[in-house]
Amino acid sequence: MTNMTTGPVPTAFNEETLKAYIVSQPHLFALFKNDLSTVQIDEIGDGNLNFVFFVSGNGPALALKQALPYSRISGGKRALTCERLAFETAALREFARLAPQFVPIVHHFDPEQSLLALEFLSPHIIMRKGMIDGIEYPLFADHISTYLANCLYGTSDFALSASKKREMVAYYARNIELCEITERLIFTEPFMDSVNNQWTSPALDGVVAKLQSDVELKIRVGALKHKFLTQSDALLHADLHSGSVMLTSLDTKVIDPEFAIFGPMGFDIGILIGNLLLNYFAQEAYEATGDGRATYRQHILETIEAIWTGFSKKINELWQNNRTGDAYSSAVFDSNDPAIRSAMDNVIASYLEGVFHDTLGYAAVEMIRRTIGRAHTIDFDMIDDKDIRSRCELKVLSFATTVLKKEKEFRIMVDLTKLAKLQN
Ligand code: SR1
Ligand code: MG
Repeated sequence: MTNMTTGPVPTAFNEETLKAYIVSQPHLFALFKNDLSTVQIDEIGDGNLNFVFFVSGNGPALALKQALPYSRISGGKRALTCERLAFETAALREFARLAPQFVPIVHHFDPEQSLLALEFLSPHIIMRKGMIDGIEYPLFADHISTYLANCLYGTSDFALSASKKREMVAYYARNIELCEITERLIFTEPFMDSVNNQWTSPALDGVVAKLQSDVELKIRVGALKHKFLTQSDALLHADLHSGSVMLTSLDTKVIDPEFAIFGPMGFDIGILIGNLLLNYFAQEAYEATGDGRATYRQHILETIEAIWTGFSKKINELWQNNRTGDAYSSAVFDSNDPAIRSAMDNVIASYLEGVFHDTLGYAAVEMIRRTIGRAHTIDFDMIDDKDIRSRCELKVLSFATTVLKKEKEFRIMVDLTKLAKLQN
């Protein structure tokens, strides 16, 4: 069997064959001091697409990720090219160049075996799980806003030469299969009748029917999809939900950029904020103290506000000091001239206003698709009581619909967090 894009199809590793593989790769073997006698290997993947092995003992712990020519969630039925791991590796390397503190170390990539060896992050946990447990992450907003500003600005025409940018756009444009998943699961299926959709029934049936026949709403979603398809502003992680973040109270790492593609900056920020809001609306179900985790919910909203404030401040700084690209280049717009400087301030303010509105739109669409589409999140899936779950989900749908329909009324992030408080 061959794979159209990567040649021979890799065979699925198991604990034994993976040990033999490590021995065959001198630099990987050396990480374990050329001795695997105490090394332990366990498959720990819980994602939708790939397999992940935890390798520990006698050296640094590694996470070995293997992408097979099908999605894990389909049990082999849904074919996918292995090339997705090459896009993930390239994106990890690019993001590490721009925000090294927030990206795991890549130790090794083997396209033939479709295998990626990464630093094993410990004691980090998946953010979504931490939030379900009510853990506060006081540094997260500062960390992720730096990551977003550096990675999005650094891969935009504000920082890159037009030639370099085009080269990169062309490379990631080949990430066709994963983009197709993003487009279909986020923007298409939830807004039509599809066998892939699933929701808490019968409680949500009426609202879903209404939403799927709401032309005004679907036109707004259509515009967001069109923008995602056509506006190649910056290299996106493109799946930046709270399951793609591993963290401690002091450290934040962004993982899994296999969906990477050039697109509008607001997509990444919106997906992230949408997932934080999903968790916000699910908190009522986790309450142990009888107060609906009011303090924790407030922390989530303040985190959302701080992400946007931090991002826009950092983008502004980069714009003032690092306009090295072909768009609005410093060579043409001399910042020493006060009139030009003030005009440039207006340019970035207007650009960020657009990113802000996109962010709200993508956040809302993400919330809808995680509630009624194919891929849900554990924030809601783990709520056993269907009444409580559907009550929270109805609030999500009402909130997201309002955001999409009244987007012009939102001027600052506090307008969004205020609405979230009103709905809850
Ligand atoms: C079949 S993949 C489903 C979802 O999982 C990924 O993390 C992406 O969010 C995708 O939409
Ligand atoms: Mg993932």
